[in-house]
Amino acid sequence: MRTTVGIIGAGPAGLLLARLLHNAGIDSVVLESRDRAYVEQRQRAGILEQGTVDVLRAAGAGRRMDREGLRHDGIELRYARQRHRVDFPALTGGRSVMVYAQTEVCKDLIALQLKEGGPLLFEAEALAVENVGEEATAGPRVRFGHRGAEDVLECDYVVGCDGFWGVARKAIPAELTRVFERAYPFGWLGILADVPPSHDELVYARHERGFALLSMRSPSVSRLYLQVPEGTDAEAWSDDDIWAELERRFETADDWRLERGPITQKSVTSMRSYVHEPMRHGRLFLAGDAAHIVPPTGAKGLNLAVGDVVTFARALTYERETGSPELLDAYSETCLRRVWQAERFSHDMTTLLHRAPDATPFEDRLQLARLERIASSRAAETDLAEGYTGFPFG
Ligand code: RFL
Ligand code: PHB
Repeated sequence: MRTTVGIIGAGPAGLLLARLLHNAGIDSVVLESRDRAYVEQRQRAGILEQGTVDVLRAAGAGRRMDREGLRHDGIELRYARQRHRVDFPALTGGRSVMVYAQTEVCKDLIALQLKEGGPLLFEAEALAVENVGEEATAGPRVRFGHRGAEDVLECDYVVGCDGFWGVARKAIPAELTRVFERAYPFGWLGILADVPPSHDELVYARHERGFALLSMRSPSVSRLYLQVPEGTDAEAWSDDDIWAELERRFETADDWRLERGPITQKSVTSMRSYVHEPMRHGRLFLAGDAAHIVPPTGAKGLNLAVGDVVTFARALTYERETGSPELLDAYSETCLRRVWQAERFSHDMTTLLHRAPDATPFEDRLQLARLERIASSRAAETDLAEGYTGFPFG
């Protein structure tokens, strides 16, 4: 098999990249290790920044999103039983975000790809990426397993969109790599529940017992999260325990109530910050979670993945049109500027709202002071609103 761009992974990064390249007249092949049903059902992100929404629309993948997505003009911060709304358009000159699940973005992109794009192979696991460095004498290639046999995909470029646990990153020699990393001593227990969301916007709650988040998937399905100790087994939490804990952490001084409903899914995610530098080695480019991870508190992961692939597609198109590799050469640096802003924002949101197991009373008070500062200073609140609605693509 031979193609211009070999894409490893059919998460949001790989699928959107295939779409952008198709629209630019550049052929690609996508290899995905899991089956289609798995990729379409994997519960993850829920929030699309304005820039992501614009990119999906321009790529011709925004139709159902515009019909079914929920535009949100703000979030609520909850602490000390008080409620504070952050009004995005008022603080950012009109920006907002869209609640439209990652599962739906992936379903839309898969349908488009199968209908009019290049090959997208499911159950095709990349085993190794070869010949990508400047020293390589043969062209880049991806060895992969498919239907019980091993095959080879020859390409001009390889883009590793294979997530945090993928293989692409391993093709970059360790001596050329720097990794920046932080693990957090807690995780999120996430549930899906068949009950209308108890609030029409997302609620980020700071509580002495730990963080809680109210989000949604549709007007009839709620998505909720609880901070739990790292290593927690989701099955150790009964449904009643989950609802009781959510009620405690979301409690307010007014008459706000959390509606309960049947829980249809529960799982625990660990939290980490991670950046792999550089994001490029010769003809191999890393995009999305393959290159960087943020804790989910800032809702940035999927949006960063979108920024990376937009940057790559633009750079390759430029190279095709002008013959200049200038933008491809700047890929890593361009992406990393935005990545580090999102790392900073996600880390700030995480430490603003979570209870560290070893937090001292002094740190508790500082946390409350930071929240009060946001609630009382337009400058501080604007900083949060700008970060949440998104940093510009490079
Ligand atoms: P993905 O989605 O992990 O996709 C990688 C794909 O590569 C495949 N793969 C391979 N394929 C072939 N060969 C191999 N050797 C392969 N190895 C792996 C995998 O099967 C998979 O299909 O990475 P991508 O595309 O970079 O997308 C990143 C996003 O998925 C991620 O950043 C977000 O989900 C993070 N995230 C959130 N992001 C947001 O922007 N807003 C949010 O509100 C938000 N909430 C979240 C989140 C992530 C969460 N979890 C579970 C980590 C909430 C949670 C709970
Ligand atoms: C979600 O809806 O899954 C979600 C929303 C906001 C976040 C993280 C996850 O910050």
